[in-house]
Amino acid sequence: MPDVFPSIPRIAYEGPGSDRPLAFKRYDPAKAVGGRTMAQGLRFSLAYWHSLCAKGIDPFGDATMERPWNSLSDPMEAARMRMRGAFELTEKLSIPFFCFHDRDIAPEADSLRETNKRLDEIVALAKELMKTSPTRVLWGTANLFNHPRYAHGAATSPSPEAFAFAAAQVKKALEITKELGGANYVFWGGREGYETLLNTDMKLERENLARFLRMAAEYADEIGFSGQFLIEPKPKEPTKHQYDSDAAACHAFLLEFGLADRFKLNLETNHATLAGHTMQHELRYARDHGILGSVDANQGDELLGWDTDQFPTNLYVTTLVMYEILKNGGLGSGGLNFDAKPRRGSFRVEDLAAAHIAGMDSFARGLEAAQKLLDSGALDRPLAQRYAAWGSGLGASIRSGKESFRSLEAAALAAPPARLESGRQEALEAILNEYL
Ligand code: XLS
Ligand code: NI
Ligand code: NI
Repeated sequence: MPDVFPSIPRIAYEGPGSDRPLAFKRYDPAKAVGGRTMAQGLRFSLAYWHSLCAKGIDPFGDATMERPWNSLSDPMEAARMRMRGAFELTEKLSIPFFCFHDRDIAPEADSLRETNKRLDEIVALAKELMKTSPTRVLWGTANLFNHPRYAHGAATSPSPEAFAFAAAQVKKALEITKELGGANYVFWGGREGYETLLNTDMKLERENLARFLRMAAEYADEIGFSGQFLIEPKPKEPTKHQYDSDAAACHAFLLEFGLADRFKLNLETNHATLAGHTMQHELRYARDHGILGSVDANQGDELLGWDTDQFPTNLYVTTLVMYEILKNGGLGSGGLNFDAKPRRGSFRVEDLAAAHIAGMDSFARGLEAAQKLLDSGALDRPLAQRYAAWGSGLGASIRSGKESFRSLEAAALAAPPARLESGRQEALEAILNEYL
């Protein structure tokens, strides 16, 4: 079988001095960082929908992406070529995983039965390719947002038939994710939200979303799929208000409906930006609550209010992301999924490889910087010092539950607060910069 992407060579590590665009400058899979190899510490994944399916369309312009299947008129022939292309790309780039939606790998047919048959055919091809390839599935998911039947949502649709169709889709997606050995399963709330409360029963919709997730967990148990369930927060787009708006909202939702022991979060940098948070905030919240599961590694544009899904090249961000992940002891079964696409103007096949290389090199630098930061204690020490007063005396007494408003009033009357220490923000930012 000839290569799908003959112009992309196997990408080698050439080191920081290399000026060849299709080579790693920082990502050296075998290099040890903090007792683990970079490959173990980073667990990269390719996003099927962006890398194999995105056409470069925007609201003002047509497709630009030059892809070898553009000339094929049979959609299943194109689907087979894309799957072979996914394995080839991941192998050439040393990316160990890919993530997919059901509809990315096989196009929807006229009936659900026929669509599922198409899926079976492509899944069989993927399994065949896995026999000789190291590439594995990080997570699967179902596309519950593209088809017009989901115009008002899927699990939160006013239509029970749409809810049922979505259930059937997730049932099949769970089966094929299991079939492909997927390590996780993601729920991103595609159109689970609203445009206006004038036509929305928010209480019913949220309850239905919880029902849907509970049924998914029950079915996973039934078929013996033990992958980690993940919810991916996003505050808006496509709906004005998405129910899973950020890490804290998702956590509250999981607690409210008794789902917290079954789900963790898949956090995406661009979604954090849209939510008005830093990615570090989202990661910290999840790690503090033991629900950090996986990461969609991309970046947005601070000047644009939408999900531009750019490849992650901001070293400041990759460093802080890796710092939180290291503090979390890694991501377990999760990984760093490049939920990112080359810009519309980066339409060559080589750009696809260059974009992944840029992301991988940026995360390699982030990992190294974060590990050094951690080893040095440069941030840990001042942090511990800032809160040291909570370890003894009045602080320890409050924390142990021994104090009341009465006793604290007495303490306040007896002694005025000690002089406050400085927060030292600029000094800390300068320390961080020394590690980049
Ligand atoms: C869209 C989401 C989506 C999920 C998977 O904004 O990021 O790509 O990751 O459905
Ligand atoms: Ni995503
Ligand atoms: Ni996104």
